[in-house]
Amino acid sequence: MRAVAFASVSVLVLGAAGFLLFQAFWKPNLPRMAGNVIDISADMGGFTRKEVRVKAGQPVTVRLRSLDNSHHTDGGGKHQWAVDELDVNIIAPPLGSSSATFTADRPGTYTFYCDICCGGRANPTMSGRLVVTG
Ligand SMILES: [Cu+2]
Repeated sequence: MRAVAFASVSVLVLGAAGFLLFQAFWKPNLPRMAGNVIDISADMGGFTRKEVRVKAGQPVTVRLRSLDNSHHTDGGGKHQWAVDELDVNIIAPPLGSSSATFTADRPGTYTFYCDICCGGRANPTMSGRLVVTG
């Protein structure tokens, strides 16, 4: 009985350690999504894209991925992709992703930003341009 208990605990501990290592080093591609999807990742260094172009009147899905884990003291590993004028506010959990679908009605240039980490939207690396073309 003791041996069984010991074995179970060992498996749990090793499993947990393996899971943490796996999480830290393996960043798989996200599954495909239907529709017009724009993938953007963010970490403490900023967004992987500084400019996103979409067409006015066409629905688009932005999928934001956070490459930071929850051990980050600044923002807890979360990142945001928000565009005030279009009422879009995506918050990706640590090492996870989140998406929103929206339609920009009018052509123009808007600012997207993350206001969660590193000085928030005042930090130039944590913002970019959303260009809506006609
Ligand atoms: Cu951020």
